[in-house]
Amino acid sequence: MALLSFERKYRVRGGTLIGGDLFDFWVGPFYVGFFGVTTAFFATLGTALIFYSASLQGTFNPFTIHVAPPDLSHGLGIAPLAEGGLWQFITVCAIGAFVSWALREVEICRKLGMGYHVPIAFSVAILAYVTLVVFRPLLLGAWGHGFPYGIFSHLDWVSNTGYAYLHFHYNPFHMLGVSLFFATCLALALHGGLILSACNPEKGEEAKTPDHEDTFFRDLIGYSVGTLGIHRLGWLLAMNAVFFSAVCIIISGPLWTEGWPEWWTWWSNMPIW
Ligand code: BCL
Ligand code: BCL
Ligand code: BPH
Repeated sequence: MALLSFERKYRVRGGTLIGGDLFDFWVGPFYVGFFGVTTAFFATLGTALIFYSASLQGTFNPFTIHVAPPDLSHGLGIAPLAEGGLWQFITVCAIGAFVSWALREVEICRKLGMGYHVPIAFSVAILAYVTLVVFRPLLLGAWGHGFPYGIFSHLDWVSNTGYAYLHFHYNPFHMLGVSLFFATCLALALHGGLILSACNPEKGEEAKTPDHEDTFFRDLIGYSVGTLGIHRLGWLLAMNAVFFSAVCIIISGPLWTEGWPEWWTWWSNMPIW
């Protein structure tokens, strides 16, 4: 199904992880593969269950649709559908869809003979989600600790969970996560700006070379991380931002049950003051 002349070269067979040639084809621009089929399956089922839950709730207002996890009294058991069972079912579908999506990325990388950097980065985002709805609830002993699936209601969960530790900003790993998110944004602003300034010249001007780009930062701050380096930096910053976010929430409850400001007493108790 090669539509453009260059696609004949890249739309090659093989590289699949499972299913051999069975789903090794494209539909329009999309590669399908075994994991394309499983993504479609889980995504459709999960979305349908959200709509079913909305119909039980009696609203289709996107802002107020709300799929609640089971009550804490259900512990780690399976709840009846209308009492959180739907949330559990949707969680399974969501994990199935996200993991399938990542594995489909892996198959595309293999076909093209590329590295796995994109699926590796995505798997950190999946890890954060699984930390919120599986690992932390398991450690706390009840699925009810997962976050509800609703545009506003999941914000309520974040706020309530934050205040349960009095002042979440004092969580040292939350500080790291927040700082790394800010740093990621700084890096992308500089990188996007630099590339546009060099590679999108005015009419009649010539595009500038990587030497110009490096020289800009040497002139400005005495150092350029380089053309390959900036992409490593961005990749690592983004993954670390999310990794330390996952750390900050998994320790809230399972490891630290008091307010986060109290954690800092070790600091004021140091004998040097
Ligand atoms: Mg949240 C906000 C989705 C986990 C804290 N969150 C948002 C909204 C969007 C969303 C509704 C914009 C996000 C965005 O642009 O991201 N959150 C979302 C999803 C998950 C999630 C899908 C998940 O893990 C599966 N959020 C969490 C966890 C908290 C959290 C529990 C810590 C990470 N989230 C917050 C806070 C805010 C949000 C705080 C906001 O202020 C903001 C908001 O406005 O809420 C009302 C960047 C990603 C992109 C730009 C890519 C495009 C993503 C699109 C927009 C996602 C659409 C989701 C859709 C409505 C969900 C239904 C799916 C269908 C059934 C298929
Ligand atoms: Mg906080 C978490 C920043 C104030 C309580 N907080 C976070 C972190 C981040 C942050 C470091 C969320 C990012 C993340 O984990 O992404 N908080 C932050 C900032 C402030 C802040 C910058 C601020 O004041 C300036 N937080 C507060 C206040 C508390 C508070 C003080 C509330 C009162 N904060 C909490 C709590 C939590 C955070 C509680 C967390 O749980 C959260 C955290 O660390 O979570 C790990 C991770 C990304 C994801 C989970 C998204 C995963 C996406 C999945 C894999 C794919 C979705 C696909 C989608 C469904 C597809 C849609 C369809 C398509 C569009 C077609
Ligand atoms: O394809 C992609 O991007 C174009 C992948 C993706 C990625 C990737 C991809 O390759 C990477 C590298 C990242 N995300 C990286 C990161 C960050 C750093 C590691 C981190 C900050 C982050 N992603 C965050 C987020 C967030 C946040 C902060 O909330 C969101 C919303 C996303 N990423 C979203 C996405 C998607 C656009 C895409 C992606 N990140 C993955 C698409 C995908 O998995 O498709 C298959 C699944 C479906 C089509 C739908 C599944 C439906 C479910 C079965 C039901 C819904 C359940 C859900 C839990 C309800 C939630 C309701 C909310 C209101 C709370």
